[in-house]
Amino acid sequence: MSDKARLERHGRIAVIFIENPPVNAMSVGVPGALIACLDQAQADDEIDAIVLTGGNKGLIGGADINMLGKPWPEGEPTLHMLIDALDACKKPVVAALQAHTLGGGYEIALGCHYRLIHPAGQVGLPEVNLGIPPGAGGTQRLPRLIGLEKAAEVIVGGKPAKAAKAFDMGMVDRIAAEGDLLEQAIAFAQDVAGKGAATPISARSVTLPSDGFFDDLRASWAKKAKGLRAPMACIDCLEASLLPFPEGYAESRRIFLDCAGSEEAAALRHMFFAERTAAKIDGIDNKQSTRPVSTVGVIGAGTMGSGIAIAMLDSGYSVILMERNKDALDAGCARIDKNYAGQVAKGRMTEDAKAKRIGALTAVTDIEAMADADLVVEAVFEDLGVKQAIFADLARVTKPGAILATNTSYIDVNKIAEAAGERVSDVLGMHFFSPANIMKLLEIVRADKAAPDALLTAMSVGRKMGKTAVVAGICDGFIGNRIYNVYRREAIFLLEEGASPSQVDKAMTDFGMALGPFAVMDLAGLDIAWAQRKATAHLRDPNKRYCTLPDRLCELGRFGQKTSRGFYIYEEGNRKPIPDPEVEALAAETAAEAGITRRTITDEEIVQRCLFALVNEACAILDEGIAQRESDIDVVFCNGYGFPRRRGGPMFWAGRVGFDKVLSQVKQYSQTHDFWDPSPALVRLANN
Ligand code: T1G
Repeated sequence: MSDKARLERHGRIAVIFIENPPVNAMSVGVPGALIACLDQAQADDEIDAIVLTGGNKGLIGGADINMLGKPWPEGEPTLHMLIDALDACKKPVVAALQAHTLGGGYEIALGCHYRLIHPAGQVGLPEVNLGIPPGAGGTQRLPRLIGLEKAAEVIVGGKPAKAAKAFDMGMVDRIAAEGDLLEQAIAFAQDVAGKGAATPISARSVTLPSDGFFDDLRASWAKKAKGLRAPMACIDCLEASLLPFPEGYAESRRIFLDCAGSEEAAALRHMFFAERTAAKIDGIDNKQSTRPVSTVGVIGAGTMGSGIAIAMLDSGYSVILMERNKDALDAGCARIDKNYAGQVAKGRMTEDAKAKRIGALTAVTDIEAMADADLVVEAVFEDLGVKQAIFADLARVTKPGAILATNTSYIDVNKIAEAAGERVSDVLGMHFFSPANIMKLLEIVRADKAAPDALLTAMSVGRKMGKTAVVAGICDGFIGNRIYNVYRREAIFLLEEGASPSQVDKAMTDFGMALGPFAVMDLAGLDIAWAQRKATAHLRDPNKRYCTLPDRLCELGRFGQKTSRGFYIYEEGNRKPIPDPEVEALAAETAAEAGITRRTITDEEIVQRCLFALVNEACAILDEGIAQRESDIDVVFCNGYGFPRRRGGPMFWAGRVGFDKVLSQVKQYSQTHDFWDPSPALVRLANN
């Protein structure tokens, strides 16, 4: 008997446990072990009904994602065979769903006759996020259970449903009471035992949809899909459910296999694992315990500070928010209150939930109040001296072991840490991205003397906040901003050489970027980068190309959307960028001053120059150990800079283009352009 499943007898009820930690994925050997247990229970006359449940933490994570897109070993029983065996089972089978039961895990539950969910459980078919439709009958059974409209919401949307919603939608038959799920599942099985095998879902038919249902569904998803193929493939599978079950199932398998072998699915699978690998910190024991955090201090109640406070409140932390004076503090609290009031007004939050969050917020103007904090995040303006003074105070007033984090986006965290004196090992960076309560990316900046458990604790706080956290070493801009600055610089050079802002932006959004570089600069504000350029002008290499166009725009007070003019013009109350001939004239002027002859530039050159420059700089930070691994760079760019997930991030994409091709183009550009020296890591990757 395999150790991947086990059968226990509870009176006349057989309980079958899936035993494949950590998430009971349907890896090779698991379906076969479960079929063996099912056969044993069916053949046993002393057994009247069966319970199927996840062992260890009760998670059932579905098919083994490592195996998607690869051939299944010949002769090894498959997930489909397990579900077919459940379907054909003559004795009633109750699925007891303790925790997340997703993908093939929920498809197994749909092969059972009944579904009982724990109040903390969740069910769903999130395969679309992996670039595939559900491939083990979910697109055929779910419409038969809950109807096409609700099935489309579950399958094309790809979001898991919590227990209450799952019950309301009919995805489960009962919600268990708090307490022992197994006991209740056994009782449920005893209830149904006398009724014989219920009709399997596959024997039901789908209620015919209203006229135009699928046309409307396709139209509504065409825009949202943003070039992704999987959502439309899910709709095709749902339409196939109108066929008799065997034919519909066969069609859904054909579509699934076609998607599973696609570049999009390969990229999304890469991102799934990359985001989990990013949580692993090199060079330390990742299993060591983290420090307890329940109260978080936030210093600074501006846009970033209030956003961080909201994110912490939303994650269940108590928050002590500090500003230097009452007016600034009141403004920050008003910003927080307005955010929650807006969510209540939109029906996204109840008044009670809002009151609970505000009740967990303490507003102070005295840093002594940080004595109760387990973690403090400093988010004041970007001045080293101010930050050092704050960290010297924090070292004095906070309790031993409290973690002291700075949200700085480019100042050397080691220099801030020094100010903490003996507490230097408690200091690190937590670089949030604005708006901090929305953006998923969090860079955990590894100060040289940061304690391993402090880094792990910051990582675990990020995870609890629902952030995708990545460890970054210390350099100007850490991982994301440093690389993005190179991408942005190349876009500006292209503008000077003859392209227009809208041509560059369209070439990059056609590639899949959420926004073009010039639209991003106008959104962020040109004055911020201008201030940084002025502060570091003395470090600039006079022998390297420098385009004065952004400085000229700032000198004209054109800071972007905030001043209704930047690289584009913006009409009152409208964020739609409007090309401005004045900017193109200015580009021509700076080109002439730089002795550059403007020319027509192709979209292909735009994409290549912007992205190959980005990849080359990414390789440079790999060489410098600023990023722990290639896939971390993909995680940063897909979660913080609008790089298309369906391309797997810049390093995955470059690998698909061919690092040798990237290197050869980089070498070619280096003959005629500054800043194109090939990074050693790029040479290494190209020669691998
Ligand atoms: N296959 C392989 N490994 C998986 C896995 C899976 N399905 N799910 C998780 N892991 C690994 C993960 O990489 C990590 O590994 C460890 O388990 C813990 O994961 C036919 C084809 C279930 C909610 O999309 O959403 O079914 O880093 O950190 O936070 O139609 O895992 O420790 O080495 O995420 O407790 C569809 C994916 C598959 C669910 C648990 N299923 N998993 O979250 O743990 S395709 C999914 C999750 C499919 C069928 C199709 C989450 C979780 P390591 P974790 P967690």
